[in-house]
Amino acid sequence: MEKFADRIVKSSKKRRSKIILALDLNPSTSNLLDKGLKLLSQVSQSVCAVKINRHMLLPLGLFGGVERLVDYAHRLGLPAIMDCKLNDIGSTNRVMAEWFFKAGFDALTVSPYVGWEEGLEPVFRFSKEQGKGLLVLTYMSHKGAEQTFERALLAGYGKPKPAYKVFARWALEWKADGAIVGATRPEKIVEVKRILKGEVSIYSPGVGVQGGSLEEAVKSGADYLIVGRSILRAENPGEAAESLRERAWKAAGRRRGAT
Ligand code: BMP
Repeated sequence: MEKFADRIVKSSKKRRSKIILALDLNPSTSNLLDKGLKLLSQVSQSVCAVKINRHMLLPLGLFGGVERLVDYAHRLGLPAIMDCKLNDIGSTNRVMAEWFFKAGFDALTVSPYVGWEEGLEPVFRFSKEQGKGLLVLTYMSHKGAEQTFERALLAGYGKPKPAYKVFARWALEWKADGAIVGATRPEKIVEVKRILKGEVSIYSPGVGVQGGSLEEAVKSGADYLIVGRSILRAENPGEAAESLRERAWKAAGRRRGAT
């Protein structure tokens, strides 16, 4: 089976889009599933993938509604990412991964804080066997992320290094499909990009409502932008997604021109 990283590149090229929809509808919304399906159809020409979070998983359940969203995304030609940020012991992580893959997800997010052996190693092994992708949280987008992602870690690379640099190296060594770095910190995107040597893509949440600039994030090296509320809260989500698509595609063109 084709690798997730290759599938999302294809989807991105086909639609000329670097935008991933974060389908974070308010869980108390009535007719949540129908609204989720409608949103997918409204933005499907402007995004290259969809990311689903607990916002949908908790109220709808995995096989009660989320599986239908994933199936619909696939029918629209969009890969689906489960943002579960796996962070438990390996055997528990593996069970979660198995169930998310059963529901059709193409990729999952994982937290590197649990480490490799008996942590993420079983999930990486299993995901590779299944042709699925894993995205490693490398530097989160919120303010408090500094309290942990900047902390020095002793990780067998000589002197202690800030956690995000260690996580970027792990993303590369573990052959992850992506590293997640907040668009709110474009300078960190630049640093992580250097460590990843072009072998792992950067996924950036935090554009818009969280204060990150789309143009800055792309210029700094973000390959995909994960966007929720700027699309979901717009009067016309389809138009909002299309405008972000156009801006990001242009910014990526300028970056390619500059290198
Ligand atoms: P919004 O565009 O509404 O801020 O949504 C961003 C999405 O990305 C949310 O689903 C959030 O859980 C996720 N996210 C984030 O914002 N920052 C991170 O560092 C990692 C995330 O997964």
